[in-house]
Amino acid sequence: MNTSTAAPTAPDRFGAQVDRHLLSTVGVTPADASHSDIMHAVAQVAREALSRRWVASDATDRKARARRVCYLSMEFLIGRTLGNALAALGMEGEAAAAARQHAASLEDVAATELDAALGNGGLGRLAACFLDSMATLGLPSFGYGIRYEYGMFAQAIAGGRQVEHPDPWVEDGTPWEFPRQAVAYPVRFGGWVEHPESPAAAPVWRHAGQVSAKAYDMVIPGHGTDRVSTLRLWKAVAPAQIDLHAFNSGDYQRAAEYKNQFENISWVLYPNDSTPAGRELRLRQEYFFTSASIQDIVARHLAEHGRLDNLAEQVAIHLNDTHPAIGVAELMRLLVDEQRMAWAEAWAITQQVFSYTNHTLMPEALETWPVSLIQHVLPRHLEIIFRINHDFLVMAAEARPGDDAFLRRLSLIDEGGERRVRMAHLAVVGSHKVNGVSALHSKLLVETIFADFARLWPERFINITNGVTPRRWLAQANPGLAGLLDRTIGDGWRLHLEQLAKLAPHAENAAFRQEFLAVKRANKVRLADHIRTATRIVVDPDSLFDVQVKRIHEYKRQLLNVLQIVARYQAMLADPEADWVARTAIFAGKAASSYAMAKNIIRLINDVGAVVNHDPRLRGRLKVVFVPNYGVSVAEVIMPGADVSEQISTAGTEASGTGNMKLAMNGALTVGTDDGANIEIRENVGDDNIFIFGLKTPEVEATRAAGYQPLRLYEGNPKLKAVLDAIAGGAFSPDEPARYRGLVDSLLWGGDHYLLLADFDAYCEAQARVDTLYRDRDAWARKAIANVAGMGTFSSDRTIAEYAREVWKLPTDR
Ligand code: GPQ
Repeated sequence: MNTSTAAPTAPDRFGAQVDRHLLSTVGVTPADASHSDIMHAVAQVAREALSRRWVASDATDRKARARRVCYLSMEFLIGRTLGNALAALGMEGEAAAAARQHAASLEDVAATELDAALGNGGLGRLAACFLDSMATLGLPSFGYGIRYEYGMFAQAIAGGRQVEHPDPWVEDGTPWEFPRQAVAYPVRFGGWVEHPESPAAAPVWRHAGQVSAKAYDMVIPGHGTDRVSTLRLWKAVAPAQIDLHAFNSGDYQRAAEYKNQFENISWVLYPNDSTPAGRELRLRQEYFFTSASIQDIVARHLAEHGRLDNLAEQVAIHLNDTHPAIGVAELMRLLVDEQRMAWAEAWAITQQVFSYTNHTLMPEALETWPVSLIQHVLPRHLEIIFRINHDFLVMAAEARPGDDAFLRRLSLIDEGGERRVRMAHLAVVGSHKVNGVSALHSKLLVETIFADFARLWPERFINITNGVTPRRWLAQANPGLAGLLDRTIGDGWRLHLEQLAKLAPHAENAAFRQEFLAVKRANKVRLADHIRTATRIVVDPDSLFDVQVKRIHEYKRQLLNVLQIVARYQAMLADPEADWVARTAIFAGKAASSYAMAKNIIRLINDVGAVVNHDPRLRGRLKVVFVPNYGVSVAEVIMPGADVSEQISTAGTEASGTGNMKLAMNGALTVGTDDGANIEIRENVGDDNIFIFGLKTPEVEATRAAGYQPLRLYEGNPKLKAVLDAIAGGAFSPDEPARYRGLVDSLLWGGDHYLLLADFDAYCEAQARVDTLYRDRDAWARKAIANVAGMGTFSSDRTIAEYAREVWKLPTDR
């Protein structure tokens, strides 16, 4: 595909460059180079080409005075870079040849790269897919985030339990970053605010401490274009003069402590997924990267335009969830206090500049900060937030005179109990567009948490359904299927995923179905190899690979999957001679380190596996495996090898999901609830090619409202009762029979908030339909092909084109 690439490097020249870097950059004799050495040397060759593209893109945008989008995100879950960079640069062939000259495969070489895991889950991975699409669509764009020294923890499983290990991914350096020595901004914290007598003078923030934000850039290459995007990550560094005094007086320890107190801001990623981390350090992280990014944006704008009144014409700033929402107050502070702009003008600009994506409806996941904490950390911002709130509530009161409850619900300040700042409200009030991430989620947003805002500003709220980049999740992860697609429908799908629709008629071709199944079989063998290496469990590639991979969370209902597996186990034992479809249940995902219930679910999965996998009566027809350390690179092995994709969240809880898209795109059939993007996947692949089951969102609400009684279901359903009794009675924890009593009690007596028992029968019934279909491999292949063919709309290129058009007002190359 890469027709646009600059002068191709001759293979021998590429090999020579690799050897030169082995010697000069890595420091080894080319003949002695390890796989990792070769990876570093090849990366250096790619880096040079990326740098050339970066310089050219930057010059073009400056010259054109291009309008830019800046995507602010706490998380970017990038994974490995080499394969993607080589594909974008059109250098895969040459790199493979160079690797071969060193008796290595490019695959083995690439596998030595550490994942950049600067994110937790879907939200962070979405940001990484967006960067890929912004570059590919040629958008003048920046991603802004934090250069965490420690990314997402590495997960090991010991004795069935999750063990967390630190992830010092950048300890030995990464070939992909460009430290920008000259780009640094001061970020201040604490202290108090002085208000000069003269109203003409600006308030003065007498801060208590200051840290320097230093820029490290990563170049994000576009595909099928020479354009690139920039991911600018900030590292916190204590200003040099700060510790000088202590060092000079010989007090090294105090100097080091002082330094740490500031530099710890960019040390670790918070390993929480959709729960607000109520820690001061988290607030400091949020402000740190947001302030540095907005200072950078303002400085660039001033350098190019020399004035700020046209800022909104030149820049769009996007808030990836509320983590950077403090940016609304920060831009106001920069414009009003530092640039001396009038409040009203600054506010008009701010609202035009910002836009905001919400990624969850769950009330416990919405960020709020105690007023007292913001007062302590960001005193001037608190004043600004109060003034924004005041003006806003005056406006709202005019819209609905006399309705105090309305104003209380809208206020940026939650006054019930300890006063808290509602960051989502700040983001909504400060933005001109607010979107959810799937049709259902966006509809629920304006019906629930943002209903009052939607009454005031209906045109502000829109939907933009998520997508994933087909370059990583199809071309790179699944070369077998990619090759088959290229031969069958041409290679245009990489940049125009809607072309997958051309695959549909080929489902009628028996020879094509055989080829398709052969690709899947090979991917399952690769996955089985990974499972054996990672868990020492041997699984049969001819069994149905049933995959649930995502963060471990009660609402995602991995536990419902376990209940279904135990029911199957019991049914198999009751009738061992029946013709059971052989199945391998594959789980992967991390639990937040503080989330005891999620960790217990991981343990239960492993405990069930330990019993089931060794029960001779099953004769290998049921296996349960937990693949450790789920992340981008592990996902790249799992997605292509899946037959079934489990997307079984309680309806109304999963904002969108993106793993659902990756799996269906790779030919897995979805077993899912009527939730998030599952609904749109169904609309695109067709009702006959997906297994939707269970309560729908209004039924979930009705069930709860009617006084849901899980105990009744347990008592009235012998199959369900047998499952829960076995787990609670220690059938899977014989060494500690009471281990899962509490877990089962949380369902029976604790209310079963996510309605596992209510959906149990429907889920088992859907799984029975899956078995029936899987017996007919040819019929299965038709449906799997229909899934691939129907996934064209779920490219992040489509998503980003919608943002560009409807939110950022940017022209795209499309
Ligand atoms: N999501 Cl609020 C996260 O991964 N982390 C978060 O903190 C929040 C949301 C996910 C969400 O659960 C998925 O349904 C979405 O597909 C994903 O964000 C991207 O929008």
